[in-house]
Amino acid sequence: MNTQVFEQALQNLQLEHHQVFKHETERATFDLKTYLSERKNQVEAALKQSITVVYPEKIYEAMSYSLLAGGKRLRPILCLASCELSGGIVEMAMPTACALEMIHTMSLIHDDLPAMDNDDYRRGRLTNHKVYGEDIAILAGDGLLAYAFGFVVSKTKEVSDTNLLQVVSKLSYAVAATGLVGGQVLDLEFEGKQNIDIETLNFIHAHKTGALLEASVVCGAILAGANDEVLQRLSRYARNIGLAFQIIDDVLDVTATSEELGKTAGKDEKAQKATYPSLWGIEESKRQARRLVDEANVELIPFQDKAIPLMAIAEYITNRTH
Ligand code: GRG
Repeated sequence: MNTQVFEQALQNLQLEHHQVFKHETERATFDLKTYLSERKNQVEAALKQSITVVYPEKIYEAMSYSLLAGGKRLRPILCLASCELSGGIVEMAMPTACALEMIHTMSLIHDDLPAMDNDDYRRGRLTNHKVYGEDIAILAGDGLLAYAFGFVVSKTKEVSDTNLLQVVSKLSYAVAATGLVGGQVLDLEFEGKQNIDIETLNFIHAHKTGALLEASVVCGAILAGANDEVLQRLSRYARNIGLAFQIIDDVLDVTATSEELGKTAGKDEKAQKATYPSLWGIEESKRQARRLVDEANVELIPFQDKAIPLMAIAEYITNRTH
């Protein structure tokens, strides 16, 4: 990492690189690709075990169809990384990591419905309602959402009840009208309207996309018993990467193919959605995403070497191709 904002922050703090990253070699040799792939495999294995198909099979199959359809598993991985940064271990955070993916998947199932974004493809396969019908797709989403909360409570081990309650509360507000639902309502309201200002666009995405990403990072730290100062820092990191993530999502909708994305590309323009590229253009959008990632990583400086995975994930967010 060698970007202006980050370097400037080090200068302001009168710190040299080697003072932040005590084990420069560890940082230089950190292999994000291997890290992400190992974490993803752990999450996939836990998700596979999370749902047992029983009677009435149809609904469990519909839930599993979308939950086990791949995806980057970014939210669970952020949760695990944040838990480890805060001194916890992967096992403490895995049930919450799975619940985050259940909630995220339910939001994708509902987002793809004809009444919302109306899409036929997601994660490289037909959307849930295209396979199971709208009625079952709505119920599969409902089933995943409700199950996620029970799963966290019943499966989490070695975490105090107080911390667990805080996690449940955080997840709830990230989903509710204070989070995803509120963001989606405004997103629908502004569809086809070009007179949106940047504050409203930011509000939509801070809620629709950012809230669950922030909950992913903060819940990992809560599970590990992090103090308020750490939680605040990680929350600012996550809010910045959340917006950067959405900016790049909008850019990829213009620049990537449907095959690369595993969903229909070019949808935003077709739906006449106001997006970051439509407000700023592609190049400025990328610059803004870069700036947000730098600002996110500045928050992690005090954690020194322990922050290497989260810093690398923030970098990945701006460089990703799908
Ligand atoms: C949550 C109760 C409740 C209802 C849902 C439909 C809805 C309300 C909200 C929409 C939320 C939504 C779909 C936001 C978009 C977030 C986003 C950028 C998704 C893509 O995430 P990736 O790229 O996808 O991480 P993968 O497939 O890799 O997991």
